[in-house]
Amino acid sequence: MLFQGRDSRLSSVRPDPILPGSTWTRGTRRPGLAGPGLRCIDGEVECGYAISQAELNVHEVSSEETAGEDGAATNAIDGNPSTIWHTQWQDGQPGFPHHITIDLGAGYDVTGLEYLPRQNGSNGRFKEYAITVSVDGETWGDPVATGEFTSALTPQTVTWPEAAGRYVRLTGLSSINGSAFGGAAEINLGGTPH
Ligand SMILES: [Ca+2]
Repeated sequence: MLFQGRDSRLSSVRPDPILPGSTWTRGTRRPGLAGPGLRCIDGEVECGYAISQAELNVHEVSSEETAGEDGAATNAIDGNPSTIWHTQWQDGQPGFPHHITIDLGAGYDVTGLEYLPRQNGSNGRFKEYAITVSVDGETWGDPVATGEFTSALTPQTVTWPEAAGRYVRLTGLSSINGSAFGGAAEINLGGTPH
């Protein structure tokens, strides 16, 4: 009974966002960890413990389609690979770059991002990307990682040395199919809480 409140909170957390083929694997829960005990192994690099998507919020997005389809940015962090964030296309089609900024809810040493592209339909899959980390969501330095996602439909993991911050921005610079659209089915983040 002493921990009733805590147990109730934990029971309300959504299931772990482990996807088929994901490089995120179950690890050991650490004291003070906000989310489920997950960690990402990329070769010899441990990119930190996955931050529960239940802790994440969309801080800001460059555009999202909410009229022509449910392409809301929040779909990128809902744990459901079938729902997507899609940049605006019905009443305007802003071009690249596109970005989504995620608020982790607290300070982390952020070390990895996992990108799952949309699973059906070719519009909205990022190719070239840049990832930046910010303490306050307003000031952004040089990217912690840049590169290209492939056309694979499995989760794709990017890792980098620790970067302290609370906000992570994924910027897409081009698309796999050459269209003006970007988005994501799922975004997961790895790091160690301060
Ligand atoms: Ca989703």
